[in-house]
Amino acid sequence: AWDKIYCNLCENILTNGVQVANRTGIDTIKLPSAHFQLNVGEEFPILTTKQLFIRQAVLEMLWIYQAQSNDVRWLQERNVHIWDLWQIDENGDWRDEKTGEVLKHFDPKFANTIGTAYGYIVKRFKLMDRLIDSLKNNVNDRRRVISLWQDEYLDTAVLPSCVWSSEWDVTNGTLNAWVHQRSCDVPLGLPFNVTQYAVLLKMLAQVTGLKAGTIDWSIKDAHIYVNQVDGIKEQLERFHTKGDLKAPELWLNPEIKDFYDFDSSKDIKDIKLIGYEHMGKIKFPLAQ
Ligand code: UFP
Repeated sequence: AWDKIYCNLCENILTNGVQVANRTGIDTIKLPSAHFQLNVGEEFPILTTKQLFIRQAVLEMLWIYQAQSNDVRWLQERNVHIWDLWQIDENGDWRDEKTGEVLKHFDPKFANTIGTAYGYIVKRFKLMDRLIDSLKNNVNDRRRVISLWQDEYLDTAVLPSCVWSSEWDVTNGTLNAWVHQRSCDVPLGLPFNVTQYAVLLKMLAQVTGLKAGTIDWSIKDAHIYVNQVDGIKEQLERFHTKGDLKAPELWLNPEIKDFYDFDSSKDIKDIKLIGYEHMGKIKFPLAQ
């Protein structure tokens, strides 16, 4: 189901999207909004029309919500390099990858980090502890909003959080999430982001004794960079000729009852994907 929703969104962008300029210098084709719902309890959402690197996706999610870190070296120690382009250097500079030009200067105390975004915000406002406490002790709570968008901290962030809000609902013993993304790189960001939140939902369900339910995903600015169009066309061709493959199972070590006990070493031994069949890699360029 996820491949179908995803490919429909890509097709919709290519057909009805508008080409626009943006901060990166590489134009995108964009739609102002998109929304879909996935039932994570029924089927684990991971694309099969291209290979998704689950180890990297899960480690990035654990970096944000479990380690609550903004330090890019935490990822690099685990051989994850997806944040290297946004790492503040020893002098406090964030530089253009190609020209070396200083794009923004930060306080050198933020060296080696991405500044005050993502994990920094989670830790600063104890967002995970509060969420888990509410899920365990106040099941009917309607105020479970995780907001990574904190106005005072935007200027000192290299990249203000893209997936910036999530709300966590419990209905009939089932945990559901509503996730919102302000800006969405559909070829590279979205497949990662959706799978990450599905893993997070399953982890939270396990440690709070709830069943895993649905994720509603809402997007403002769903885009494909113009240099990613060929890759997306290839993926759409795969979908139209072969359909999608059977979704794999996500295995979580059933002995883990505390969110912070899931292994976050390089090989994330408590979180595994079983039976992941896919149609192989598609390489997409990343806009800094
Ligand atoms: N982006 C995502 N998901 C993420 C992430 C970044 O799609 O988790 F960190 C993309 C969206 C956009 C760019 O293409 O990164 C951020 O640029 P801007 O801040 O200008 O929206």
